[in-house]
Amino acid sequence: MAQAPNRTIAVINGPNLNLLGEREPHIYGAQTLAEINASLTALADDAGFDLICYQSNHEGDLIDQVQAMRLTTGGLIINPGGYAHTSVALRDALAAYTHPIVEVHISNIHRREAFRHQSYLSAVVTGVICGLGADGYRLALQALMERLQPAALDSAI
Ligand code: CA2
Repeated sequence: MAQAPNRTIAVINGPNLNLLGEREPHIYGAQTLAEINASLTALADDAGFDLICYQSNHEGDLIDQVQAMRLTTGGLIINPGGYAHTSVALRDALAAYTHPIVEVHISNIHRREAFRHQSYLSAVVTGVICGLGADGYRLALQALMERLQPAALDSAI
């Protein structure tokens, strides 16, 4: 019998995502980060999960947060912003996280400039969602909540 899963999930957003809804709505949509976080929190709450929402513009702070989440959460959603394309250190922190992780990008990074086509993080996460706008966060949350149901843990996925 598997141990009861930790029903706390963290949503971590990286640099500049605090500007969502303020600029470039044609790329990133019109919703603010506060609005996205509020709707994710309501969805998690309805399903009996706790959500921790965190945003930082600083690489070291994101790494500290991922490390702190190792013992307190059962899953992570991360939109690393531009650090997806540059940060070996953030990748190393995520590789040390032992629960499921979903990497989210609001835009389709593969349809954009070549330097955005590679994410250093994708190889160490469970799944990647990109190009579906803010819906990507909701889909990531639903996927993690399914994986953190006790029945899912019994069937090695
Ligand atoms: O599509 C995504 O979610 C990105 O992670 C967003 C990053 C970008 O560097 C990645 O390549 C793809 C940029 C976040 C900037 O967010 C802004 C939001 C509103 C206004 C200006 C920037």
